[in-house]
Amino acid sequence: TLFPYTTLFRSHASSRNNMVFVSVEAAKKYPKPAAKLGYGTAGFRTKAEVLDSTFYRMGMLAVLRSRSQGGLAVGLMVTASHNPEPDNGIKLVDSDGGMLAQSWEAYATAVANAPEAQLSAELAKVVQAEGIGDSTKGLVLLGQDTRSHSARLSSIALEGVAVVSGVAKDCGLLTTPQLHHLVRLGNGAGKALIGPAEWNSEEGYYTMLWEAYAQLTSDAATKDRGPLWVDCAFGVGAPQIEAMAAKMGGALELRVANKPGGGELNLGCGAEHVQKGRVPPAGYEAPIADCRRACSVDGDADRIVFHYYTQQGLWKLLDGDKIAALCASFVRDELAVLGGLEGLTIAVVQTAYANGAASSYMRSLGLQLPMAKTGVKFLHHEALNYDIAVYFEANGHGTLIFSDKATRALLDAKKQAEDTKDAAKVKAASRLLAARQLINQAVGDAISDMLFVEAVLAMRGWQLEDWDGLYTDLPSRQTKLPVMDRAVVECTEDETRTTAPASLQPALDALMKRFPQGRCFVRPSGTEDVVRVYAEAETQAQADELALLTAQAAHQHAGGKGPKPTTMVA
Ligand code: G16
Repeated sequence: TLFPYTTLFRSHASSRNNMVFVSVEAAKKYPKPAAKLGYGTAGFRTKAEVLDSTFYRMGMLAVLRSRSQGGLAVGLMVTASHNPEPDNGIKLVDSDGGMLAQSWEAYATAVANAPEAQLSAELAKVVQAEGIGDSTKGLVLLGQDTRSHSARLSSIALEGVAVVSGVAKDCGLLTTPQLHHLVRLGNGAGKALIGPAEWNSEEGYYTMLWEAYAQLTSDAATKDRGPLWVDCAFGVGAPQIEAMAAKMGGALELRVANKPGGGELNLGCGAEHVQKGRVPPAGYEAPIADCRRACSVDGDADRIVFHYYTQQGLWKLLDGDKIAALCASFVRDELAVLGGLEGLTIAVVQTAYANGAASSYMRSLGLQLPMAKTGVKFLHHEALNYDIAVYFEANGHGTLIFSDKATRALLDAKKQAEDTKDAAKVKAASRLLAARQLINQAVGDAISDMLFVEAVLAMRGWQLEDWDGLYTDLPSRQTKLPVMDRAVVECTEDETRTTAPASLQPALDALMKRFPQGRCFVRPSGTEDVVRVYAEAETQAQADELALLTAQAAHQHAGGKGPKPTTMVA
């Protein structure tokens, strides 16, 4: 059989070996679904039963990405994260341990949607456009969550890797951020500012975190703080957090709840359920006498939110904004001890979902507050413009990153302070460096964020009430609604306003005027087939009413499916 690309490249003798041979017969082993799939907020995500061809093809594309990076490892994570159990998805991890370079997302979409007879041509286009040489092998690390279909889809991705002669390493069950860690360390271990070779394994991940946590809490009174109750959404976070707890040997009691097998993934619990629904998770519906602190992670443990009951028995949520505030105040305090570090830029990156009160608090710390579009890949990208940047989505997805310049400045500051025997400065620089080790530098990570929050609270002798007191959230509400085609809703760059359909934003502007401190917006989800709605106002009743009216306006102007919404959906 002659494949289309062979004709295309016949004249390029030197590129012949670069070609990716996938026979039409091989391509047809997993026929592509009829509906077009797009690379969304975090990879491909939809019903598991239509994803075979996508996994097969992403195995192939991952090999090309690795080859384009000179053979550095890249990752494929099999997960649909916060989505319901019947969904699955695939997230590509780039060679630096971050998310796939955005310039490759279009290739991913084109390869996923190419008719079988065109698959080779589509792959060949990538080879040509990226100038991929023939001397390098592609290396792909695979991780998977606990969904019943993840193992099968993972093996299909492995087949895809093999079809284009790549090398795969199946790392089995992992959280998404653990796979990011293995890729980052696999490519960078031993290099300056990345980490020692001992960290390049799942066990090494726990060691890295534990050592940093121990350092941060070395002079904190941790004894009587009590346990942290951890809702794992019935997902992969549970075994991994149990492994983390074992490593810590009782330094922090982690009460792992909602483990796989105990219920349906993400149903009635987990970070998404708790944060969107503003309700406690299954198993924590009432105060647990000896357990004052709780948190919830999502299905692949890349997000976390905290929650607790007040003395009066009122349940309270601490979301990603609150975590960002804690991170920002920690950085500001430690830098103040060091006398600020000349020339370092510091920022907190937020999205349209950031609570108005959170933004005011961050501003009061004197920090810059750039905005990014929803999706940690956008926040991370923006964060790279600063030397020290905190970024969190309100849904609990985020981290704190230090540029190489900031890290070197901290190492120098520590050295100087040691020379001058300035113990306070040595401690401040060491703490910031330990925070850099504890908080995942590549991507949001529920386990490392959980330990960082616990460490800062322990250092300050705080419980969740104290942290919650940093500022009071402006009441807000989120909901979502199905529409005929969510692509008809288009937004400005920061997603605070819609630009299409033309009649929608004027309707939202009119609604906002009716409520004191009223703010609302609508955006198409990148992970579910819905339009998302956010509203905030002076009182909870007003925020609820504004959210419902906003959903109704979206239904009217953006082609709502089914009857007009009359209630809120988490
Ligand atoms: C993913 C992204 C997040 C995003 C979330 C919801 O999270 O990584 O950055 O906030 O989807 O996105 P959307 O509102 O577009 O559906 P996860 O944890 O599901 O991978």
